[in-house]
Amino acid sequence: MPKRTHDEAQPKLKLYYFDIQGKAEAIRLLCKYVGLELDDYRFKDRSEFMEMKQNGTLAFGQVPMLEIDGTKKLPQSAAILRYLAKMGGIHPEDDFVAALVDAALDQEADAFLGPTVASYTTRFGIALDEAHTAAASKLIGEETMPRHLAALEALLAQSSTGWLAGTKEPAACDFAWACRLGQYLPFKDRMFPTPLRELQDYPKCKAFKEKFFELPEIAAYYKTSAL
Ligand SMILES: N[C@@H](CCC(=O)N[C@@H](CS)C(=O)NCC(=O)O)C(=O)O
Repeated sequence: MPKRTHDEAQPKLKLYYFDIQGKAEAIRLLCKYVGLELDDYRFKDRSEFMEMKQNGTLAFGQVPMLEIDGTKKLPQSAAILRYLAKMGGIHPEDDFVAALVDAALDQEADAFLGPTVASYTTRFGIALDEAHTAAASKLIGEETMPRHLAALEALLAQSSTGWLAGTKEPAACDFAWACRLGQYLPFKDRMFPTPLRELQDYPKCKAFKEKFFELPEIAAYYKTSAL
């Protein structure tokens, strides 16, 4: 059920991203969930993105970028999620709970920093040869990610609602984490062995992911959009 009523005015929202799920999917799903209309613009090709990157339209040279009313531009997916969660009425009013949402969002960024750097090396100013990539993948798959998932499992064990910050409804951090656990794993064949990908040792994480993708608004979205 939309969290907003349709006669409520909302700014014009246009999201710029590639034609993949990636870092935009959580934003698309949050808009669906709260009932915000979103122009989900997907670059036709990389040159379109490069042009925006080079002409200064993208503050940090990256997407997702949310354009508001054709004028204001907001980069960084976590900032976009929080902004839209507030607009959509699902961001906690309690400052401490809101900070818990921030903490879980930051933790998602931390958890995937290693895999992201090891996958997109040159963007981060490093170079890894095959031996280093193999060593990093092994360490990430066998130690780093299991540690992060165990922490997520513990967080969920404390939640009385099944959402990461204990909110009644999914919050911004739940959208970010669920999309990560759902699909967006950098270099996944190397760094995320099947048991990890299937969350075999993390039943609460698995239940969290299932609960999220079974939300009626989310399930309905995937009836019309390819997974
Ligand atoms: N921390 C940023 C990361 C954004 C990011 O990594 N964007 C990638 C696509 S997923 C990008 O724009 N890559 C193209 C490039 O850097 O040239 C966020 O969460 O929005």
